[in-house]
Amino acid sequence: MTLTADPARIGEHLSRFASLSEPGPGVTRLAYTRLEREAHEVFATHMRSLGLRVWVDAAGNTLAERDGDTDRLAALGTGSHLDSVPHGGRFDGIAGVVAAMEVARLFVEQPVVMHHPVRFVSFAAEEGARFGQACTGSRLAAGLCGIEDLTHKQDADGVSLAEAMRSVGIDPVRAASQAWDPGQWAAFLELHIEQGSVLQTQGEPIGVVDLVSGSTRLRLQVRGRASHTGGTPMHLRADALTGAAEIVLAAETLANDARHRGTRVTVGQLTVHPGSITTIPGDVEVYVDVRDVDSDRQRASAGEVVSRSRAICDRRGLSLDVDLLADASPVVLPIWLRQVVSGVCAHRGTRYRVMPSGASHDTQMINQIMPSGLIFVPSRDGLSHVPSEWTSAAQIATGTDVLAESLLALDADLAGQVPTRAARSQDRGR
Ligand code: HGY
Ligand code: MN
Ligand code: MN
Repeated sequence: MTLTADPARIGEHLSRFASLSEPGPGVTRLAYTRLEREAHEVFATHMRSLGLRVWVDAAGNTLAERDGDTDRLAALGTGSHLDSVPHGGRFDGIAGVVAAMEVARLFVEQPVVMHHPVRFVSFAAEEGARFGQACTGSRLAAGLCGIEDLTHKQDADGVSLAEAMRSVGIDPVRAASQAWDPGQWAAFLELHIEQGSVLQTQGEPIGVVDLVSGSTRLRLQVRGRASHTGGTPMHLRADALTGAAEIVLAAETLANDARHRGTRVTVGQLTVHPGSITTIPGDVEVYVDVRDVDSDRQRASAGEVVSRSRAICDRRGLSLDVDLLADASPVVLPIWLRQVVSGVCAHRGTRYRVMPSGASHDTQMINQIMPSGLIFVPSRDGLSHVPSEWTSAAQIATGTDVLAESLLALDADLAGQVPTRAARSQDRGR
């Protein structure tokens, strides 16, 4: 059955979500805030309008279910997240939730017969921007996050994840103890923007992800001696910011050396104290983000950043404290599930590319409790986590068509039916 998503409707959903934001530029709708919950309510209202059963789990993930036509089968799932980074874009996560909303409409309004129930999901707190740890809602769903994570991780204002959850009516103790039951789930497919420029450069409308990068995030606390910028001669200083600056460049040098092809190391946030033009900085927090497709190299790189930072601080008479904020391993997604999606693309005559994901995603966590797949749609000029992030409604509609047909193919295959043509054709690989 060929189902066709409606770009105009997709555009309306995108605009609706984009309107739920702190003042600009861009979209700011952070994890476990009132705005994130309002966005989840928009999602829930749409699903209820289709007559689907809707509930919010203990972690604040919102789910809707379309019954299957065969009893006692586990559910197929699709969805993504509705929170954003500060001053981010309108599509990161949102594209996958809007695609799920459109698939739900197609599956309700068209004469679609499916053996499996389908669950449409909006995950909470996927972005690590506020608390350091990414994918908190999906980690909790997968049973990968304990109460100690929720009480210890804090935002820049010292608000813990647990306090933020309570502020929007979510009980962190319940959240940490009510993971999803893997037995209720058959497979999961997420649609997401690529957040890179490969699809645009190659002129391909669809990416089928084989591997999702891991990430290790550190906070380096560099301490020197704050003092007067006029009264303190250069040779008597312990300047925490010049030490931090050397650390930032050392991290970049590490990622650029030949052995680290595929490693990405970024310092996207520095907090300078006291932050006055006439006081030498005595205290600087350096936030380091290490990404890699190779888990061993990822951790080794994080360790190397720490040892190079320690050497810099020793030489400069500074002290260094290191906190591990979050860590996620790279994940290879199941080949058979990837081949269902690439088979659907081949069957529809839609060009696609098998490719890794540089960004992390809820799929990475959900794949721990059920076979999961990730479908990419292009990002204009590869930009993301910025106000100019852009993917057209037509591009999202193409991805939604592939998503809908992949769920139908999965339904048939997993219900033990004759494998569909979609599942037979082989993956062309990269
Ligand atoms: O940071 C990431 O990779 C994702 O956007 N949460
Ligand atoms: Mn995302
Ligand atoms: Mn993101």
